[in-house]
Formats: sequence, C-alpha cells, structure tokens
Amino acid sequence: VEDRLEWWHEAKFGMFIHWGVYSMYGGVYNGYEQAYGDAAWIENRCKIPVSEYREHAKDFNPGNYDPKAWVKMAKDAGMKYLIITAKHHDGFALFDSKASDWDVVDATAYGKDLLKPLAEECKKQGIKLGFYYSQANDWTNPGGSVARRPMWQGWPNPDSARIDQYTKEHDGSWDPIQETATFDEYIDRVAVPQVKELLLNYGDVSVLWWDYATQMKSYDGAVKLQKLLSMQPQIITNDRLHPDFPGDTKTPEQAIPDWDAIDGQPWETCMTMNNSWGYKSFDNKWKSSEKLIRNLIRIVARGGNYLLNVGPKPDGTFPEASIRRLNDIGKWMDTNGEA
Ligand code: FUL
Repeated sequence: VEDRLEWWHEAKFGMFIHWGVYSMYGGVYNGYEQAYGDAAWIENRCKIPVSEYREHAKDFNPGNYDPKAWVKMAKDAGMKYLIITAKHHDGFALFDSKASDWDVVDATAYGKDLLKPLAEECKKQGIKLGFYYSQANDWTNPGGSVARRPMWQGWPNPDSARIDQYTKEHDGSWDPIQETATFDEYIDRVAVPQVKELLLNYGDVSVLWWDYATQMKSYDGAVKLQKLLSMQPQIITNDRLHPDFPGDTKTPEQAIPDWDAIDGQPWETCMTMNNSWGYKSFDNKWKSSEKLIRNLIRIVARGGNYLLNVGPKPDGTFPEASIRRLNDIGKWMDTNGEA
C-alpha cells in the first residue's frame, strides 16, 4: 500500500477538471441564473427533460480545446496530477464509449474522444492522470441514481410544484425515461463497461475518483466496480464508491480538516476557486490567489493533498480568472515550492 501511494503523497497538489454538457449552460437555464450551488447540477436542479438536454448537447463543439495548454498550466502551477470528469452526474461521457450513445462521439457536433489527447499530453509532459467517474448518479442513462432535490428556488417554472411532487414519488427522477431500467441494469450496461473502457484505453490511470457513496444503491455493483481496478494494479481510489468501501483516500470537500480530525488515512481536500465545480458564467466569488496559496500551505502542513478545481468553458478554454490564479500560484511555487 505504501508504495502505491508514495507518488501521491509526494505530489501534494493536483488539478480537478469539471467539464461536460452542463458547461454549455454556464449556470443559466432559459434566462434564469441559478443563484447558488454547482452549475454541474443544472440538469437535475432545473429538471431539464432528458430529451431536451440531449438535444442541447448536439451543439457541444469545443473548438478551442487545447489539452497541451491545459496540462502545461497545471504543471506550471506546480500540480503533479490531474483528475477530469470522465462522466459526471449528467451521465455524459467525455470519451468514446461503446456502452452508451450518450457520449461525446455520438451525441455532439465535436464527435471526437476528449480524453485520448489529454491522456497523451499527460504522458508527454510527465503528469499523472486520473478519472472522476460518477458511478451512482446518472441522470440521463436509464437506471442511474437520481439525487432527490427540489427544483431550484426562484427558477420560475409554472409547473414546479407538480414536478417536485413527481420527483418525490419517483425516487428523484423527473423524467419517465430515467426509470426505464433498474439500477443494477444500469451498472451492468453502462458503469461496468465504461469503467473498463477507461481503464483499458487511456494508458496508465493513476486515480479513479468515484462519486458519490450514499447514492450507490447496489452493494454488488460496488463489488463489480471495485474488482475492475485490478486492471490497473497501481491505481489509487477514493472513499466515494459505496459506504462499505473506504478506498485509499478520504475526500473532504470544500474544507480543510482540523488537526484532531486527521486519523492517519490519506486525505485530499477538493475545492473550487469560485463556488461552482462546473463553469458558471456569472459566479464572481473567486478566492484570491493568496487565499489559495495559504490553503495549499495549511493542507500540506497537515499532511493532506489539495485538488483544486477548474471548470472549463464550453469552447474548451479555462476561465480567465482561473488562469490568473494558476499563474500566481506558479510564481509562488517558483520561489517557494520544492522542485
Ligand atoms: C460532489 C458532486 O456532486 C459535485 O458536483 C462535485 O463533483 C464534487 C467534487 O463532488 O459530490
């Protein structure tokens, strides 16, 4: 175990990337700006009909996607690994998947695997690659878990009371198509084959970042997914597969644990630079570069890792504010970081 985690402990600092169809909305649905929360949740929180969300995806065409520049920005900021949402809760696969047509190749104008060139760049530039995979929540592939949430407050949908009632009665679903398969069928048809694809087709995968345990309705499903990890024997995994699977690392979210909460299990604080994981066009609550650097110091002093998020825009570029912060951190690293 020690050996497997050695690079991870030394790395200390990584980049999280949340990117997908939700990035196209930027937190805005039919002119309504979601006041709070994560813009990656827009399909669920605005209860967008699945067919409409899929229709919108056809326009996804990130012409300025430059994985070489992404990896360079991470490296220049002193980051040693990068974890990208291969599939977030909306179920959209950023890679070429044979297990579902809800992927970048079949469902978008872009039509090409986004993870292949990123994996190649990581290898070329010498940075570790990890995949975030939402194994439990999947709001588009039939059968996936659907976190029960009411419609976003203030979103002026005249039908919201009826839809919220429907959601309550249907275990979180708001669209009948979500219930056309069981959770176990979803695991067998989508999650298992897709995780296989991710572990087979992209070279070394250093981290599998599951999300999220309390929505994982099948213990057997968790066992199946856990077994697949042997395809990459050196892989590190987090604690979000299923409540009974501690994984290698704990994942405090948007928080730095107090000294007395640290119990010896490796941990990694994941954090946003503003208040959203997915790109949110009007979220200007950016943490200062100084604040981010102080966070890094506090986390490293307590023995943890810092996984700092960027939510790229739909065209494939990083928000200006994120780029500036990465640059500032890089400058600080040049004089204060270890080589
Ligand atoms: C959470 C997710 O619901 C968020 O969208 C984000 O991916 C965060 C890292 O984990 O549980």
